[in-house]
Amino acid sequence: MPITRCRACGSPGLRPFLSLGETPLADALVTGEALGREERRYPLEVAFCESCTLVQQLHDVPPQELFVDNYLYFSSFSNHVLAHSRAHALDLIERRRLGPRSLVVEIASNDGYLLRNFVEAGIPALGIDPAPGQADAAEAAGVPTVREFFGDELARRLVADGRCANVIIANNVLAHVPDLDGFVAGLRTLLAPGGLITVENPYVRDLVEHCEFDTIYHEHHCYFSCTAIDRLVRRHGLFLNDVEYFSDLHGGTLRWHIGDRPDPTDTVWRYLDDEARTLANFAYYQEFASEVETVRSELLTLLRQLRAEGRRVAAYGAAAKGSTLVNYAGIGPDLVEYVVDRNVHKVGKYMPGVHIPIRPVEALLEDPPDYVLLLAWNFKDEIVRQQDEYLRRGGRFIVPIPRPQVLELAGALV
Ligand code: DWN
Repeated sequence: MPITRCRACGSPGLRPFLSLGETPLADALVTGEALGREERRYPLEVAFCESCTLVQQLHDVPPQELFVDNYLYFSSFSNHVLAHSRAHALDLIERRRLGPRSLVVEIASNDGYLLRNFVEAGIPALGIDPAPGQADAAEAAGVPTVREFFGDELARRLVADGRCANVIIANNVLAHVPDLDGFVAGLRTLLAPGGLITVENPYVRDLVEHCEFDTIYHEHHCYFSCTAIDRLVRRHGLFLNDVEYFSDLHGGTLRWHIGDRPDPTDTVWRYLDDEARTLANFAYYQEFASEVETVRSELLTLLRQLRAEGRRVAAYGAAAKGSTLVNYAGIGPDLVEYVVDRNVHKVGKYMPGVHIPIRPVEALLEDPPDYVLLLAWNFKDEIVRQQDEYLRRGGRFIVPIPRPQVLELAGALV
């Protein structure tokens, strides 16, 4: 379904700047019995909105296909994400003086990775997530979960049911929402007067400046800046009041603090002023496509050279971003023999499109490759620390972006 108008402001002034071809859905891992079947591919192309600066996909895939039919992403497979989320919850409990009469709602609550911290503290929490496997896991962790996509209609039902939220958390979901206006209107409806909304999302600046093109996949309809968020929420009587930055999360993440009255910190003005001179202009994106092509070319050269030398290469992280990378670069089992992943729901399946088999992490020691390509490069430190034995035995890691590089780690991180 091609998009001709901006998803946020409705302007027709969309300017394409990168196409990654037609690719399979990044999280649509392939089972053994489905290997022979044709996989649906969709155009992967992004554009800049001249009117509100939002970077966005030019084609839509039905959300049902993306997040309900066998969605395999579980947030709790990263210790770093769990620690980051716990710190956020404890900070909110203290700053917002939350207690037994409060209500915290998380949209896209996944497996309860974050809300479990509020439940443990005796603070009423409600998750919203349509993915059945994740909702089952959340409820097993004591997190009640509404199994629906969020929007204004659901928000109105919750409020009619007496459930106004003192805090609404929406991490790594806004980018996944085709109907931005309906979603943000829902935030406004659900928020109790004087309440706080915190929204986390990878920062489009890091995507461009660290060439994180592999974070472009069909689940991610939009790629946000503070400018785009500010303009989006203002249309719904909400205001961007603070910004936090986390360089070590998903390749660079912003946490936006949003409220029902304007009270911006200096940090907000600093971001908006800086963006006005940089990423709020189309020129900022014009070199990106050639950068991406260079990364593809250098990575293929490196992998082909290692194969020519008789070296074995595997990969770590059957990540959605990994799917974009291997499909855009045409990296198959001839160059990368297998991918390992801790997520048991992914093991035994194959990467979409290129059909690289996914094996348990233990394969790195049982069937050791000479090199491991970090498809989940955003967890480099966590993974390298975890794989110190593989390193000790002489194994080596390759990071694909911002430029392909063999990590010199002997003793460095372990
Ligand atoms: O927006 C999204 C981002 C935040 O996360 C989601 N729509 C989808 C997902 O994207 P992704 O799949 O690229 O995310 P990750 O979290 O970078 O994927 C990491 C993969 O690596 C997961 O399959 C889990 C796995 N993993 C592992 O095997 N061992 C992760 C860690 C930290 C590990 O130690």
